[in-house]
Amino acid sequence: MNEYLEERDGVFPSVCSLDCPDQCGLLVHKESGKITKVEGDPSHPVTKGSICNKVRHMTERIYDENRLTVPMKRNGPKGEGAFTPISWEEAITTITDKWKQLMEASGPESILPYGFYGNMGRLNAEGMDRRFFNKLGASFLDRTICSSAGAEGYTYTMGGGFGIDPEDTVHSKLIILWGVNAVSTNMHQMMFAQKARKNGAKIIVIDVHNNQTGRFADWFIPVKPGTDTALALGIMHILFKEKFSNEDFLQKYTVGSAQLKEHVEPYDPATVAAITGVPVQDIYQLARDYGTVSPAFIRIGNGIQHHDHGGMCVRTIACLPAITGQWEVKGGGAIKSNLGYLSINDQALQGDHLKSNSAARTINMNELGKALSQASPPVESLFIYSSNPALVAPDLNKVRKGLMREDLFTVVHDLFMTESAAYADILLPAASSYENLDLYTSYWHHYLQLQKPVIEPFGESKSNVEVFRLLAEGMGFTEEEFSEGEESMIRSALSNQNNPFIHPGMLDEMKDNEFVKADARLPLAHLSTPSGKIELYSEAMKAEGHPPLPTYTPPVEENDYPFTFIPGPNHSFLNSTFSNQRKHRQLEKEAKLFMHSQDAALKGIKNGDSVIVWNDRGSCELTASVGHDVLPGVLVTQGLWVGTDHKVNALTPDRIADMGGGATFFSGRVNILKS
Ligand SMILES: Nc1nc2c(c(=O)[nH]1)N[C@H]1C(S)=C(S)[C@@H](COP(=O)(O)OP(=O)(O)OC[C@H]3O[C@@H](n4cnc5c(=O)[nH]c(N)nc54)[C@H](O)[C@@H]3O)O[C@H]1N2
Ligand SMILES: Nc1nc2c(c(=O)[nH]1)N[C@H]1C(S)=C(S)[C@@H](COP(=O)(O)OP(=O)(O)OC[C@H]3O[C@@H](n4cnc5c(=O)[nH]c(N)nc54)[C@H](O)[C@@H]3O)O[C@H]1N2
Ligand code: SF4
Ligand SMILES: [Mo]
Repeated sequence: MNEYLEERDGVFPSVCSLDCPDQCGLLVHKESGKITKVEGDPSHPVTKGSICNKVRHMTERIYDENRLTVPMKRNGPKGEGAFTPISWEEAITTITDKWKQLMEASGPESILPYGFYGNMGRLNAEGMDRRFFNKLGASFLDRTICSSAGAEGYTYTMGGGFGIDPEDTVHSKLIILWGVNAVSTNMHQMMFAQKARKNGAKIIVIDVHNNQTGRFADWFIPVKPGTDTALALGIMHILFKEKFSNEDFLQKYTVGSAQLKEHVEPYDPATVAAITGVPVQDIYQLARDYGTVSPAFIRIGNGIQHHDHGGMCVRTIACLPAITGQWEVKGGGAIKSNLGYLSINDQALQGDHLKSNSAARTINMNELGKALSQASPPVESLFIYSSNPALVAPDLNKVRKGLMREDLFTVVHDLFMTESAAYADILLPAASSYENLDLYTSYWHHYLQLQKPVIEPFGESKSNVEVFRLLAEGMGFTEEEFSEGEESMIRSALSNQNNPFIHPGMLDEMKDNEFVKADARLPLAHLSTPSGKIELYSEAMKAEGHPPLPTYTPPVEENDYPFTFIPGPNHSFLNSTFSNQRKHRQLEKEAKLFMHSQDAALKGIKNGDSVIVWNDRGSCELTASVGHDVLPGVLVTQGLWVGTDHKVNALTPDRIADMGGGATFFSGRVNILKS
């Protein structure tokens, strides 16, 4: 029995737990003890009652007939998904016995946790799990698969995860959506953009794919993949040349403007046009729009930073609002991530003081395949939770080869029999976010929210917090941190001396009023770079081996294949989540390969043809969509689909980006063949 559970039927405020910037307020309807409907909460100050189609069908996912209900052990070859039910007691004993044995024989570093943000709740995503693995002394996992390159790049310029308040973007008169497919991935940013447009705002989209967001734009600017840094430098060149720069602002708030001005001299429009594929006239128009229209807002997406030089790209674009002084204008500036405003006490939540092996190695999650095949000493046990690496990780064939290792003891904790779960030795059923108490902190809007459990855990499923409590007990860990209750964990997380806008009393505030805004100040109040100013020139970057000024480096030529392959997320799935749901698959119809008609003609490919995309890492079959949605030399597909033919990550490189240990999903080169 869950001590926090609301036992009555009724309509309960709730929050979406998915890894999505919007973090919508929800209303969950419960009848006869079961959830019957999930809808948007109209009283949420930002998301205002509208939610995406994915979550409107959440009830079907919660009660899906394929949801895991009991712990199981494997009774067939790895990867095939044959399992026998066992008790929780047997599951926990099997895992802890094996781990005790491994710790004795090989040391705790032989155990690797692999978890990500399948559930964004802070306690379940980075609470009891971290405490447990810290105490165990396991290898550390560097969680770099999503946004770390851009986060580091942005931090070099601005000092931390501080952008403007998205609620202010209704006042913007120019909105640039740069490498962000916001119609699918940040729908409430589009609602603000829509409102701003009614007040006369112009919306520009800069992307390699004229997708749903490009079609929404007043002006779509196609750019060659991985060249946006050059485009931003070209804009700067014109801003300085044509005196659109705000010298007072530069003087007061930045370091390095004189060096930057000189540095962008070579990035004249003709040079930049040759690099980016954006015509000279368009570069002038874009720079003049940006230099003259105010407030001007840039939403910096994740797409540009899933490249080899993605960190530098975000660092460079983040300099633009400083040149024009837009950070001072309400509705001007940029958002990359706003996580800084809601920073909690990570040390307390994650139990940093419990670390028994601070010197343990750190494994970059983007290199899972390498780690499973080459790490020395070897990884002998893997605990996968809230993530599906056998589908979402780069260089997937290498990952799957590693997961096939007979001597690797793999535990998976998930709601479903995912591709990764099929490789488990022990498979544990996970409770959904609607079944436990957790704290939510958006990385886009500025509100904290609480999820109270609405229903009992499904079958015998358990939350991450509970599983790691049981594992701690099984390992004989006696520290009180392992028996701390959820409410108390939330209070510890909310006492952050470094963030005066957060305090433990917010837990009660959230119980009364579901949404609590933490900090309404703007980025200029948070400049925590070494100089305390916006760093157009960065000594820290120099010290860490990067060019100190924004600098364009051409994409890596990893092979001679003619196409850059960009496999991004799609509209109806959330990474690989929902890709096992019939309704969501029907909405997406099929995994398409967008290609330019010129390339299609050269390869003898017609619309609707089956195409094999291949390189030295692997291959994948997709359906051609021929036209002008992408530039020649670019291939785009959307969605991480379950199923053997759709392994887009078989093609993606596991190279590490220039910053933050980031992923380079969109920098792979491929060839194609009509199948
Ligand atoms: N519906 C839906 N929503 C989601 C997700 C999902 O899977 N589905 N995933 C969630 C997660 S975890 C994340 S991180 C975010 C990601 O959401 P976004 O921040 O939107 O990032 P992506 O969709 O990866 O890429 C955004 C755009 O970048 C473009 N792009 C790729 N390379 C380049 C380039 O070199 N230059 C330019 N200018 N554009 C480029 C792609 O074509 C794409 O349209 O969305 C979250 N929300
Ligand atoms: N080709 C390509 N690959 C990509 C990307 C891309 O754009 N292109 N995007 C990358 C990005 S940005 C990201 S963030 C990653 C995301 O990759 P993942 O983090 O693996 O995200 P999902 O595929 O959604 O898998 C999340 C899993 O967590 C499970 N889950 C949900 N809630 C809970 C819970 O409370 N407990 C437990 N134990 N499990 C739970 C879900 O059922 C699901 O199977 O993918 C990356 N991979
Ligand atoms: S996935 Fe995003 S848009 Fe959809 S309900 Fe959740 S937070 Fe809102
Ligand atoms: Mo992500």
